[in-house]
Amino acid sequence: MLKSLSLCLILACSYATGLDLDADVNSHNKVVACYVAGWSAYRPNNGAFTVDNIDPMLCTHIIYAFAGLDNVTYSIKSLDSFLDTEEGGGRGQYKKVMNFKKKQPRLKVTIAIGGWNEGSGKYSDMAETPENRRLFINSVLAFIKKHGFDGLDMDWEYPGSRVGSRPVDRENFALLLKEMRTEFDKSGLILTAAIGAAPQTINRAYDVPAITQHLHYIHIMAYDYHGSWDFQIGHNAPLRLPVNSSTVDLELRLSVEDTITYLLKLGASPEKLVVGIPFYGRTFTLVDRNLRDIGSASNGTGFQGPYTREDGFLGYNEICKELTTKKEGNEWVEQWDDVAQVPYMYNGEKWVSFDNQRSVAIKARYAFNQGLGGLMVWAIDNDDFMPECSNVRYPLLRAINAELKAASIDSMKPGQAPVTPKSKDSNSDPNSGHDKKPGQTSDTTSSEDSDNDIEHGHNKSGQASGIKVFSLNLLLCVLTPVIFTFSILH
Ligand SMILES: *[C@@H]1O[C@H](CO)[C@@H](O)[C@H](O)[C@H]1NC(C)=O
Ligand SMILES: *[C@@H]1O[C@H](CO)[C@@H](O)[C@H](O)[C@H]1NC(C)=O
Ligand SMILES: *[C@@H]1O[C@H](CO)[C@@H](O)[C@H](O)[C@H]1NC(C)=O
Ligand SMILES: CC(=O)N[C@H]1CO[C@H](CO)[C@@H](O)[C@@H]1O
Repeated sequence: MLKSLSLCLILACSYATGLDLDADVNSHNKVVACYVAGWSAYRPNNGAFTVDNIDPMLCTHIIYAFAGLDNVTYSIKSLDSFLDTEEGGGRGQYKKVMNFKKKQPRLKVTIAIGGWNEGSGKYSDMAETPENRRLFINSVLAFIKKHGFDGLDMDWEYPGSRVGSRPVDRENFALLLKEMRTEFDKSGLILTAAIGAAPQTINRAYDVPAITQHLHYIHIMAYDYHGSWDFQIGHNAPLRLPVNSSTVDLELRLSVEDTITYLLKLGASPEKLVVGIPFYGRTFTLVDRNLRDIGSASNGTGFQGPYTREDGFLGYNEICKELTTKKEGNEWVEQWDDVAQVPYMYNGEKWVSFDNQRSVAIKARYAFNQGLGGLMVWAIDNDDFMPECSNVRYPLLRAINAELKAASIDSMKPGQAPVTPKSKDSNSDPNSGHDKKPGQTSDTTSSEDSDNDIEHGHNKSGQASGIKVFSLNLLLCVLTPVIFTFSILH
């Protein structure tokens, strides 16, 4: 009796947050690709994330980031063999991640090569000649075999952009992927890539029909649309721009929906598109604390968090801690942007655009409704994995799985048309978030040569479905003790 009562309370409490705790990757058939930033193991205190913290039931794919490229041999290499391998008494994170496949047999584990700090130049050199590409591909095959990975995620940021890149990178990148896929198919390996989201980056970097053909999935880095580098405030990952946005040029529009629309227009297959969701926010310092409309001036430097310690960046676990820590001088105001469909918060001169359970659920529902492959997250080490300020571990990753489950159930209801991939330029949501410079891809940022903790770049309906499940559970909660008492008495 007590037991069922307390179970009731737990259920009632958890559903009160709109979160279906039973939802996992077996509740839907979409991709949930989880990046793990290996170096997050070095963050201080509760920010330290080791691969032991992974919950393999919440991810279809785990992508370990990042391996690097040797600029002389053009071979893939571990950037931290102590952390990654067991050599010399190392921490063996590769092997530990691979062990999760025993717990969740459908789990795929791949290695990502590249990232922002690796730069672009040596990748351009590698892709330039058939000989160099061959050296690289052979090294990748050997590396994957040695460590037991299921495939590779190419995170060259970006072909055709940044120091040392070449205009011909676009063509060479497609060739590289083609040659790699031919080899990968011989042993059933997975080939994916993380791609930039700004249309101008896309134009320089990707032959979209070609890369669509060669890749199993395209992981769209649908974030970093705006950051402190803009010198004005804007959202990290707005779902959409205002209907009356003055930016009509498709190539200048910076929002998740606009990126997807653009890629589909260029010939991407919807089922191969995997939408990236940032488990982090972008921070700004307002020039005038009273001027906080999107587009208001910021001074070019965003503040740091205690775990990630990088200017302009805060993990969700750092954000939720700020929001739940009530103390003098820490009076955050959290608001919701109805157009961009993301939250933001401010405190004096500090301003932060981020994603929370509500916005990630909206993005998951959007991806489902568009018939896309699924969602990708950067990165699970920025979720509240402890948890420190949520009532459950991985609130964001759970919100994604819960929404995909709810969307799958909704799509199977009688009278519901089955979800089919949308044709090239259709867009179900008419009101398309905020105009600005495209996510910067030049080398003018100071983060280029910093060795700090730089990262990847590198719906309401959720609540509604949560409430439905909640009332059902409440009913069960009330009934269970009654039945239980009844059975004891008889
Ligand atoms: C390779 O990278 C190292 C370190 O950045 C640099 O000193 C060296 O000149 C590079 N070599 C080539 C062949 O590019
Ligand atoms: C766009 O519409 C919003 C309301 O939806 C309004 O507040 C804003 O002033 C409009 N902006 C322009 C440039 O017309
Ligand atoms: C922006 O303001 C913050 C807080 O006052 C300060 O630490 C930072 O140096 C400023 N950045 C610039 C570029 O002035
Ligand atoms: C595509 C894109 O906008 N990438 C961003 C990644 O993050 C760096 C630094 O934090 C930005 O400079 C890039 O613009």
